[in-house]
Amino acid sequence: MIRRYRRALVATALIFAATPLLAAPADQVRSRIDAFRELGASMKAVNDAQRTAPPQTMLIQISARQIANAARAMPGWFPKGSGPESGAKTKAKPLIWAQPAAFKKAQDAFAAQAFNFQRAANAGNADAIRAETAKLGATCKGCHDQFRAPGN
Ligand code: ASC
Repeated sequence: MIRRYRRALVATALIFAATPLLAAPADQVRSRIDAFRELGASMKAVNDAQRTAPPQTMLIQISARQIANAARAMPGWFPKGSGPESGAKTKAKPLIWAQPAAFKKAQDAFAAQAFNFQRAANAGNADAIRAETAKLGATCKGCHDQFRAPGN
C-alpha cells in the first residue's frame, strides 16, 4: 500500500522541503517586514502599559509572550536571497549573510533577553519589568545598529 504511493509521497515531501526556497524573495521580505511590525507593536504596548499608574501588567505579560514567540521564530526570517540583492526594498544589510555568526550572536542576545523579560513580566514586579524592558530595547538596538540600514 505505502509502496504503491512511495513515489508520490517522496515527491510531496520534496515539494514541502523545498517550499522555503521556492518562496519569492519579495514575499519573504514582505513577511519579514510584517513580522517586525508586529514585534514593534508589542514593544510599543510594553512601553505604553508602563506609562499608566498602575502599570498594566497583564498587557505586558501578553506582549512579553508575543515578543518571546517572535524571538523563537526570528532565525527563520532571513532566508538566503532575501537581502537587497533580491531587488526587493529591504533595510536588511548584506552583512547579515556575510557574517552569519555575528548575526546569530545578536539574535541570540535578543532572544535571551526576551525570555528574561518574559520571566520578569510574569513575576509582576514593576521595577524589575522596567529594568528588563530597558535591556530588551538595547538588544533590539544592538541588532539594528549593526545589521539594519538607518531610517524607519
Ligand atoms: C524599542 C523598539 C526598538 C528598540 C530601540 C531601542 O522599543 O521598537 O527597536 O526599542 O528603539 O533603542
